[in-house]
Amino acid sequence: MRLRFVLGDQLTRDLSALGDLDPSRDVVLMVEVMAEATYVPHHPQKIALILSAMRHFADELRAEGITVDYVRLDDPENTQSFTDELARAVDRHAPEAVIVTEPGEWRVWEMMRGWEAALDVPLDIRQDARFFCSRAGFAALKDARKTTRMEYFYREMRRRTGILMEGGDPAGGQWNYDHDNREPLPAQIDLPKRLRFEPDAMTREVIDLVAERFPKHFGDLEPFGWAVTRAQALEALDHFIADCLPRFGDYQDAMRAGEDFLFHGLISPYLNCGLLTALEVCARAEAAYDRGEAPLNAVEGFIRQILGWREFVRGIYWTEMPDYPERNHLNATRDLPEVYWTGQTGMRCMAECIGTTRRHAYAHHIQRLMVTGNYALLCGIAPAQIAEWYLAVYADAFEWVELPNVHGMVMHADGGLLGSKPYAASGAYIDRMSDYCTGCDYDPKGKVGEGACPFNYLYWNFLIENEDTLSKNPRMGLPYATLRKMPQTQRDAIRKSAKAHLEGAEPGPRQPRLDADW
Ligand code: FAD
Ligand code: DLZ
Ligand code: SF4
Repeated sequence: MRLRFVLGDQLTRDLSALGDLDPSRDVVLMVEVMAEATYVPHHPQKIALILSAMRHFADELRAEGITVDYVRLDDPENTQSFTDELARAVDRHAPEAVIVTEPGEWRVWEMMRGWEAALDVPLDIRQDARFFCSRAGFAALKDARKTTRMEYFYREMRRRTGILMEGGDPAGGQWNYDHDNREPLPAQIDLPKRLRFEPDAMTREVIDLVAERFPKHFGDLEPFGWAVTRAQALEALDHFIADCLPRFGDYQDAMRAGEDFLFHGLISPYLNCGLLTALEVCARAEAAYDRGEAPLNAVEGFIRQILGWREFVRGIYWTEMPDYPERNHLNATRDLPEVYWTGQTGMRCMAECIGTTRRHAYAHHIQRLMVTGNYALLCGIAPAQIAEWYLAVYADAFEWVELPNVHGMVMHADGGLLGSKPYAASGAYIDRMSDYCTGCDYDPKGKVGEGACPFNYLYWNFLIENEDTLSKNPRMGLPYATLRKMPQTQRDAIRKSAKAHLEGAEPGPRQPRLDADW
């Protein structure tokens, strides 16, 4: 017999490790292990989502007549690690070979490469075919200098896949409709009611287990409304395409207090754990455009995130590992402030974004980029510490996608592989794109001093602190020209306000304090 080991983010029926499966002689192995739930302190909803989706997936395989050897987290014999559980399974089944699909994270890739020698059994590691661009394919594009910018890579992927193409040309005559996608949200607008899924008995059992085992992890476990089966994830996708996609483009960068989802997809956890595939998501979005049900700026903007950004960051991850996590181009060394775990701050934008993160294990892209990310960049937080936070708190967080977004897009720690300049912004950007500043303890127009918006003086302080490195960047020419004209008294006032804020923002523990009541 052959043992087919399926990981918790590989819950796809046509996974390469399940190809040519013979139910009469093969066994599928799935294991719930503490090591995977605690290598960072994952949000409880993320753990519940993965474990419940794993259990449902195992049942679906069994319903097809496939034998599944499933080790539960609370099994007294459980050794709680991938390698040791595979070793026990090899003892149980004495397989002629173990078949796996390459994992999403370097950490597990290193483990996996040791299995053949350690377990003395032939190991077949198969490519993960769920992506448009393979790891080797991206490396080849990199050699051909087609990955220097996401936009070039994205156009190449459009040509290769034929998605949103009319013959050899992009649909509508343009590759990118981003300039149409920057509208703030109008005061009066009907927001779609989002689909949530009531936990069934299997999910309830998992929720109880997670509540018991991970009581101190940051984040609310309930209410839990994520899809845990492929059928539910498809329902969530259809709901997004019908009710949200048409206005996704216009308001992609908008933020509103008390509204956690706006027109976003809420599908990244499903894509990343395998309940949905990137190809079917893009195909359904394109079909909505073909039927005239969603405009091109929305559909192109959405598909660019998946066919472009998602594939690009994966390629960067695998071509830059293993030393990618160590990069720190701007030499940022401050500790992560405790506000990231408590959300307790008079800065309304930060309180809102950390609040939605705690409630849902979710925040939409612009909240992650321009609020929590921008603040980390401007404060000069050590990239490894903020990366660990992002990996812990989101249901969609797996290192292959999280790390390039944090190190590359947000912290500029890789020196510009994802963006030619840091996405640093003052409070004016947040004020334009949200209603957070109304009701904030700080004044978005204030430049320095106690009541002024911290983003304003932190922005200029960031430019001053990184003048040697960033002033040479041609795309930073404008702000540095302004800085050079700034009177010394104003520079001094900026430095003083920033120092007071940074010293007041008490550095917190890297992991949630275990005595805290979140
Ligand atoms: P939508 O706004 O509806 O977008 C549709 C899809 O596009 C998403 O589901 C996602 O699959 C893809 N996508 C969009 N932007 C990106 C991007 N920059 N990189 C990769 N895929 C993208 N995404 C993750 O999946 N996992 C992460 O751990 C993660 N960490 C992030 C950390 C930071 C600091 C930032 C700035 C972004 C991060 N993202 C991450 C990207 C993005 O924020 C999320 O994919 C998105 O918010 C998920 O919500 P959604 O499904 O509603 O997305
Ligand atoms: C995230 C996660 C969690 C919380 N638990 C498990 C688990 O118990 N068993 C499992 O197979 N996978 C889990 N995962 C997902 C893995 O961490 C993921 O497969 C690796 O990070 C490789 O990408
Ligand atoms: Fe955030 Fe500044 Fe606006 Fe307050 S004033 S919500 S801190 S941007």
